[in-house]
Amino acid sequence: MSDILSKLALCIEFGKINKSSPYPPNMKDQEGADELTKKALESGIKPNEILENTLIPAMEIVGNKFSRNEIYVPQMLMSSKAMHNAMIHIKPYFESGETKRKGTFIIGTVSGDLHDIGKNLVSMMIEGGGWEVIDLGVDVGEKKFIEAIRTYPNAAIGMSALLTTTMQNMEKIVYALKEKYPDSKILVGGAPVTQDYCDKIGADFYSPDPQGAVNYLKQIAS
Ligand code: B1M
Repeated sequence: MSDILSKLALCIEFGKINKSSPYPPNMKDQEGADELTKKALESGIKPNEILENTLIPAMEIVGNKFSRNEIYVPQMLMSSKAMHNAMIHIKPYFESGETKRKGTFIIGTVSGDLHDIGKNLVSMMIEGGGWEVIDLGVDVGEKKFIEAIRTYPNAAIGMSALLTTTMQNMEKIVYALKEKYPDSKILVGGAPVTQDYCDKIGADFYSPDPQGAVNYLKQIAS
C-alpha cells in the first residue's frame, strides 16, 4: 500500500478528520482524511482503490473494535466523521459512474421515536461500507418507508427503535412493507430490539451494532 493510503487508513481508524482537527492528540498537526484523500486522488490513485482497499477496510476495523467494546461511541463518531470527509472527495466519482456502490440502503427511526444518534452511526458505517444511504430521518412511518422502497426498489431497509413505548410501530411497518414488497430485506436494531423481537415481527436480520449491519449487507450483496 502506498504511503498516502497507509496514512489515510490510520486517519480513518483513529478518527483524524483534517489537519486542523485536534483529535486524536497524538496526530495533532498531521494531515487528516480530508487532505490525504485529495492527495491520493491527485497522485492518480483510482477512487475505487482508495475506497475498497483503504477506507472500507479501515472502517471495518473500527466497527469490529466497537463490537468488541475496545472503543466507544465518541471514537466511532470521530472515525465516521473522518470517513465522511474522505467520501466528500470520492462521491463525484460515484456520480460519474467511475466507481460503483454496493447497493442502496434506506434507513429511518420508526414513528413516534425521535432518537437518532444510533441510527446516524449505523447510517455512517454503512455509507463507509460503500453503500448509498437514503436517510429518512426520525419519526418515520410506513407511508414514508413504502414511498422510499418504491423509489429505490432494490434497496435494503433498516429501522431503528429506542423506545419500548413506540417500538411496536416497527412491527406495523415491517408488516406493511413485507405485504407489498415480500422480497425486501429488512434489518432492525436499537437498544430495546432483540433477536426474538426481530423473529416475531418477521424482519430479516437483527444487529446489536453497526458492524453487524454492515456485515449483513455485505453478505446479501455478494
Ligand atoms: Co431518550 N430515552 N427519551 N432521549 N434517551 C432513552 C432511550 C431511555 C432508555 C432513557 C431512560 O429512561 N433510561 C428512555 C427509553 C425507555 C424505554 O422506552 N424503555 C428514553 C426516554 C423515555 C425518552 C423520552 C420519552 C423522555 C421524555 O421526554 N420523557 C423522550 C422521547 C422522545 C421521542 O423520541 N419521542 C426522549 C428524548 C431524548 C432526547 C431528545 C433528549 C435524546 C435524543 C437525542 C437524539 O437522539 N438526537 C435522548 C437520549 C440521548 C437518550 C439516551 C440517553 C441515549 C440514547 C443514545 O443515543 N444512545 C437513552 C438512554 C441510554 O441509552 N443511556 C435514552 C447512544 C446510541 C449510539 O445508542 O441508539 O442504542 P443506540 O444505538 C446503538 C445500537 O442500538 C445500534 O447501533 C448503535 C451503536 O451501537 N443500533 C442499530 C441502533 N439502531 C440500529 C439499527 C440497526 C442496527 C443497529 O439496523 C438498522
